Amino acid sequence: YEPDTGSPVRVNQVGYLTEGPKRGTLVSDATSPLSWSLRDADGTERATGSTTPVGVDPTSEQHVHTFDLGAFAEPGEGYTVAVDGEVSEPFAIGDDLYSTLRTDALAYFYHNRSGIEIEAQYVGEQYARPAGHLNEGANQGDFEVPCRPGQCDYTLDAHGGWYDAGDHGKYVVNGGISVAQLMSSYERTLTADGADGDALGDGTLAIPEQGNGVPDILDEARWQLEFLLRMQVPAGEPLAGMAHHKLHDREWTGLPLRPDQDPQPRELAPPSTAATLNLAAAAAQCARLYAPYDAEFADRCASTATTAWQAALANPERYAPPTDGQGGGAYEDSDVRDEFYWAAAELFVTTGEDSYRQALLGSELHGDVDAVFPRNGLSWQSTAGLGALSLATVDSELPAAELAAVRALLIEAADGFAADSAGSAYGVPYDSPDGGGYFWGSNSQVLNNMVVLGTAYDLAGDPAHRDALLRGFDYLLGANPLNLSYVTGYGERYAQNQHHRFWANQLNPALPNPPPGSVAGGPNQELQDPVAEERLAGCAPAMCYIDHIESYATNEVTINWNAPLAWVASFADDLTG
Ligand code: 9MR
Repeated sequence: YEPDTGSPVRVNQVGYLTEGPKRGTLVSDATSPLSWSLRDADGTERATGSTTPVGVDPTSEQHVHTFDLGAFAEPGEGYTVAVDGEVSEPFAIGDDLYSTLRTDALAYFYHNRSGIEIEAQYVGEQYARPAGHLNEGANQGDFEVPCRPGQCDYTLDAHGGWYDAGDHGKYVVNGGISVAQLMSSYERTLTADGADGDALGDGTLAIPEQGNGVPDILDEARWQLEFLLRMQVPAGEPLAGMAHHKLHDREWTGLPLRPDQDPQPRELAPPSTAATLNLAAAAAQCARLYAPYDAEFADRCASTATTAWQAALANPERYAPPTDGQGGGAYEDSDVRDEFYWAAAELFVTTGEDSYRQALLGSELHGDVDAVFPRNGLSWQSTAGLGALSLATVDSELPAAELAAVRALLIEAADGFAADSAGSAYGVPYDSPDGGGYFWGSNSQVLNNMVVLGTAYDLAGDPAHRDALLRGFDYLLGANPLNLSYVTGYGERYAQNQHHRFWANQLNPALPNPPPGSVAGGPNQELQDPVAEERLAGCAPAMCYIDHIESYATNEVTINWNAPLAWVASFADDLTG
């Protein structure tokens, strides 16, 4: 299998901000610099320069040059870069490049709601579908979900929430980080200069709650929060206060399959410490953000956060095992120091209670930049950074010296990602060549590093952080080894066969492709699905990707990958006012 990589001249196929960096990459064996020519839509040459040969890019094993369009800053559409007779995909220069991505990336969450009809008036006819998992007909439901046989005597009403991904599972750990990042995108509008609250306010998203006086992004987040709260073990039961790790089908289902047609029994997996702390963290953030809109709900979040924290302290080593992958993902985690750190941080910010600060100070991760902000990105398995981001940006009782220290840690991490970007032929703010490679969901690792860069820029205003974030977009939107935008609907050549049971056009032409603004997991050198195994053998790390619906290990979509996409799109759109 040889991927069609099109032109060797690689650009951000959406475009470059008028005042932002404008760089690209050329695949070429030439050992000396080549001349590039920037042309406008009429074909008129507008700027020229020469490329810089950089040798072999270790992530793609391609011989590459870089080029920099420099100070050229005239807004327009349909620009191209020509080098050596080869022409790039067209791109824009302008200020309004990220506003639709902001709302499209957020719309992803309504599309993937469980337990509610997805209505044509919000998504259009082709994306409308019946509610899933409401115990109707053969479709099992999430109103009375039992534990696996012999595990507990109760059932939980755990309806609602978002489906995880291409599958119909609902998992607390990645569900929690996703909703936290939506809440943080909103919270940023309260804390960062230049962040536009109106752009996330009531009336900005096409969802049923529009017009209720609550910012739409909080309405969307609440759909998931209500589900997460329902995953807590009821009072009076063994392990009360803990959260079940996940809920999903007993057996894996095939594709395509609409949620309302899923015939599998639904079951709760046992409670885990990671899920419990994840719930505590998200619920603590909920408590402070929803207080102005719904005091009763905010109180419910506050008490859930507290009881979950207490339950985790009492059960600190209930680990979700890697073997539990039948019918749903395992989301295994046997190191919950980062979840303790994240939950303590959110609880401290919300309550100011010193016990949570003591938990932070006592954490083995405290002050350790590589543990809090790992070079390969925060994730459902590595959540401490989310806590540090809140501590660094949200007003709290944190003593000044500790606030300065956590901010310094964040800046140090951002400096590292900016250096990674500067050292990468494709500008990726990700420690890929030696530090770890490209793994399942690599695009989300890039996106999460971009979140760290954006937060650092909000705090300290270092243009190197902003530029490295924008270089991440260059990579994701086409300036990469495959010359492919990983976001559906964005760029000239974009991924559109992501693994999803309803957006399964590749398998059934009556079904839609993913809607615009859905980001693919991205290159994964481990070849963990049959399609990748068969077609991608021998691929260089950043080339281990295929836009095929059955390649779930390279081409799935999930809430926890679209959440940082929504955060950074919102950041980028705010940059230009
Ligand atoms: O995102 C998860 C990734 O980090 C893991 O390596 C992978 C294998 O365990 O699982 C991914 O999560 C998938 C989950 O297990 C099932 N639903 C789809 C998720 C995204 O591919």
